[in-house]
Amino acid sequence: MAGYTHIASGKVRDLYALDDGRLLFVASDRISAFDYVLPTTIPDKGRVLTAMSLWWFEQLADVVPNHLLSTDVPVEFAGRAMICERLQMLPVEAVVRGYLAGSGLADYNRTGAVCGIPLPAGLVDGSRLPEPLFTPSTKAPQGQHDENISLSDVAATVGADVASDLRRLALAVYSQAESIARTRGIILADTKFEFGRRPDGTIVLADEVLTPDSSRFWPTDLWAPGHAQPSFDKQFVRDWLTSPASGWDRASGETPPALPDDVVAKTREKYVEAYERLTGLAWM
Ligand code: Q0T
Repeated sequence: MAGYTHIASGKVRDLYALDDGRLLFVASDRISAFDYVLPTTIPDKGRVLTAMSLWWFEQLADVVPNHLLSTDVPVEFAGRAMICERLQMLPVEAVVRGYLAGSGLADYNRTGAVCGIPLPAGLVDGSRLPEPLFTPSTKAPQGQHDENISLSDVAATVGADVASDLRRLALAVYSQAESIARTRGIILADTKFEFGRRPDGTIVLADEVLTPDSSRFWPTDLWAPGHAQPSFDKQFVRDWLTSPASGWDRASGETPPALPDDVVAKTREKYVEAYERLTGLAWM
């Protein structure tokens, strides 16, 4: 492969342009918690999340086209990168929620609605919604928080037809993914997609999809609405960071300290477990 040029980085992913115009989308082993990128990496996280995303792209091929072109990547990125088609990205986060948590719950508690969609009274943290909702948000610059918006807000940005296609596609992808995850004992509580457009207008699924970084996975057998569900992947990290052992004060504004080896090992194991449970395949 010829050269590649770094063009963008998120908290945990990096994007490069290949000199033939295609993109190289790389998942790192970085992990974030409480809005910080931690000073410790999780071995294999980038490879596990990439393998999961590739597996989902296959499962979803009959629902929506995706940006994947090849996994034949430079050796330094082996197993944790995808060569992708360059799209015109749509400037919204296409979130779908089947259950109430996070910013959806915060909106509901304040207004009784999520993204302008009214909901029945009496829902609590972790409740299953009457039906899955398309709850788009803004794509905030790094360091800022995405803000929930209404479908009309999306329509004002990309046009009513694209907004309606985006909603239909995001709900269709969620529906297929949720039923697959359910058969594996995992609740796909919510997930965030990014879509882009080809020059001919076709809407294409981009980014990495349906990983623990973009979704809430809950083990079905532990689901108990009424309180925050434990995070499938990051609970050991959160628990340690907020314990006296870490010496870290979340309110201090300081970067969290390095994670102890046992927290790293247990967290790596959770990513591997998520992959194995979802796909039914053994990790490497
Ligand atoms: C993108 C054109 O920066 C981002 O992620 C950090 C690595 C998000 N992002 C994605 C694109 C994609 C994709 N995916 C694509 N297929 N075509 N742009 C740009 N930023």
